[in-house]
Amino acid sequence: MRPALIIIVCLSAVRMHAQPLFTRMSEKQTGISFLNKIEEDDSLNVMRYEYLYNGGGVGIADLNNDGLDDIFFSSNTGSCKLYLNKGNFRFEDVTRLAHVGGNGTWCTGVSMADVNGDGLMDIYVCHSGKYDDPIKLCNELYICQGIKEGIPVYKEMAKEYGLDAPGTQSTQAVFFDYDKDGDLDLFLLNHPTTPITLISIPARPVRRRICTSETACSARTGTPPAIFNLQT
Ligand SMILES: [Ca+2]
Ligand SMILES: [Ca+2]
Ligand SMILES: [Ca+2]
Repeated sequence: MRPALIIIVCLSAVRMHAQPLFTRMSEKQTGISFLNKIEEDDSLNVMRYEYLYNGGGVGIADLNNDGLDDIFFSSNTGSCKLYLNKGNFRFEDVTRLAHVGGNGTWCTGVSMADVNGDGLMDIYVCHSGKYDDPIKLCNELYICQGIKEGIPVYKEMAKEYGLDAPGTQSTQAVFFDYDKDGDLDLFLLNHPTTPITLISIPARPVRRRICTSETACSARTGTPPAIFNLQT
C-alpha cells in the first residue's frame, strides 16, 4: 500500500472513532434543572459521614401511561423531583402536583414498580444519612392514587405496606418475585450502621475475606440485606 493511501485510511479511522455515541441535552432543551447539591461544613462532611457522596438516585418509567418514559430524581439535601415526558425531549416538573417531593431527609436509590398491581407504576425511595433518630431513616413508598389530567398523584404508604424499614441505612432496592408466588417481593441493600473510624482500621494488613453467607455478612456490616415478602 502506498504511503499516501495509508495516511488517508488512518485519518478515516480516527474520524470514525471521533463520532460521539451520545448527544448531551442541555437544561434549556429538556427543562430538567434538577441538581443534587451537597455542601460540606464542620458537622456534615465525608470525614464524619463516609457515604456522603454515594449519591441520590434516578428512576425512569412511564408513570402516567401515555407511552413516554418519565424521570424521577431523589435528592440528598433538597426536594425530590418528578419530570413528566412531554415528547421531543421536553419535560415538565410536576413534583408538587404529584406529591412526591419527599420528607426532607437524605434520599438514596429509587426503584419503580407496580407494587400493588393496579396497572399504575409506584415509586420506592431509599433513605440513609447521619441521623440518630431511626424515623428519619425510613424509606418512602409512593403508591399512585390515579392519574388526574395526565399527572400521576401519589400517597406515601411505606409503613402501611411494611416497607418503611426504620433505622436501616438503605442504598437501593429492587422488586422481584423471589418466591415465585405471583406477588412482588423486595430486596433491600443497606450499608453499615456503624461508622468507619481510624480505630476500626487494622494496624497491619489482613487477608481479605469474602462473605459467604448472610450471617457472615451481617456480622460484618451490622445491617444485613433484607427481603420483604409482600402480601397483596
Ligand atoms: Ca409518561
Ligand atoms: Ca400501582
Ligand atoms: Ca413473591
